[in-house]
Amino acid sequence: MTLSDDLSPVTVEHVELVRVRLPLARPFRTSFGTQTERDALLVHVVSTESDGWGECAAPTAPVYSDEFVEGAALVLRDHLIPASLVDRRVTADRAERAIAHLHGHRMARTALLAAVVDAQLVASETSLAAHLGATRDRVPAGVSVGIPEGGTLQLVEHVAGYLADGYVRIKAKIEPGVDVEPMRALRDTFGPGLSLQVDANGAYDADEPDHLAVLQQLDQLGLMMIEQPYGPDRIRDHARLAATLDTPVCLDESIVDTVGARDAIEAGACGIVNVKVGRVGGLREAVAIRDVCASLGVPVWCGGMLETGVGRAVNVALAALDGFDLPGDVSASDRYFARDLTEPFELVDGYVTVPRVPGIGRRPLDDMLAGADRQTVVLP
Ligand code: OSB
Ligand code: MG
Repeated sequence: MTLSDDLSPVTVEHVELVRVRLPLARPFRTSFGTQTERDALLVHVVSTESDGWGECAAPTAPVYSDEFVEGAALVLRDHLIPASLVDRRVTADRAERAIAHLHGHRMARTALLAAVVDAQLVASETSLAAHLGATRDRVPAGVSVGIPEGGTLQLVEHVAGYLADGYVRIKAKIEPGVDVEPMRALRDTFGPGLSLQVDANGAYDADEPDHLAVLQQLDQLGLMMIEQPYGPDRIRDHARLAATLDTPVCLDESIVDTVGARDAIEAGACGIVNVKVGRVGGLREAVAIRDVCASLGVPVWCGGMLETGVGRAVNVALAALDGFDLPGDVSASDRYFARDLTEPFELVDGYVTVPRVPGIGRRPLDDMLAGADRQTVVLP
């Protein structure tokens, strides 16, 4: 992978934290709760050469992992941004090394590093896709479908709508009690040709025999994978489960770095990995996880966190890399928002086009930031 050290550094003048809320096109219910808006925290890096944007994947509350918007804003303002800008001439890699002694907060880290690399790429007139060595001009689009309040009939309707839009694979959210029956209904309605996978966000209990029985029933439905059935720390439980299933287990929340990816794969805990740039602390780590997975023969795909166009631009470039051989949760803007923060991503024949303009490829539209909360960070 090309490193950002190979791009010219930029000289940072100031950094802004921008918080903007966008209503979701439809409520998104998962096993951890219902989201009705995207509460997006953006990092805006202004340099003498250019400016750049990055999005923090964290949701409002610590429901997906321990990260949440206010926490991310605080650690960015008081720790990550000041520590990375002691020297105002930065590259994303230099910034990453300058904050390597700080623990955790990967989503916050990713937002900062994305903004820096965006500024560098704009100054160098290079697209993120070209910088990463992306081989694809478009990526197949999957869609993640929340648990509808209206039950199975409404789920079938939602899935029919997404298939009519052209999405090439469906990921349905499940939780205990909303699993075998609705998934069987999807299989019965759309037939064996439907590319269907499920995501439990850790809602099943490995010590609960009824839960194991449910997962074994799901194993009969020809699913592409079962994503994160157990909690993030339950690597050995996932390995025991994977040994009893034909359906591959995919890990999301459990995988936050390359070493964890290797350990989980070697333990037999997963046959597939969902890579999210936000969850793992940046593009360098995301690409490194891809490399570890490839070396161990494990396919990866690009996940998402309902990001606006700013975060999704980064996801789409990642999904365009070799090794991302399964359709990702990279959907068009209108699946998320009536109006995106950026120029929209569109679905064309089931694909999303990879931006090839300088930078990450999308920036917030001025009028969409009209009501946003903006805070300038004090630099050292
Ligand atoms: O588990 O993949 C997940 C959204 C928010 C938090 C966690 C997850 C998701 C999704 C949606 O499934 C992915 C997307 O389309 O951005
Ligand atoms: Mg997931």
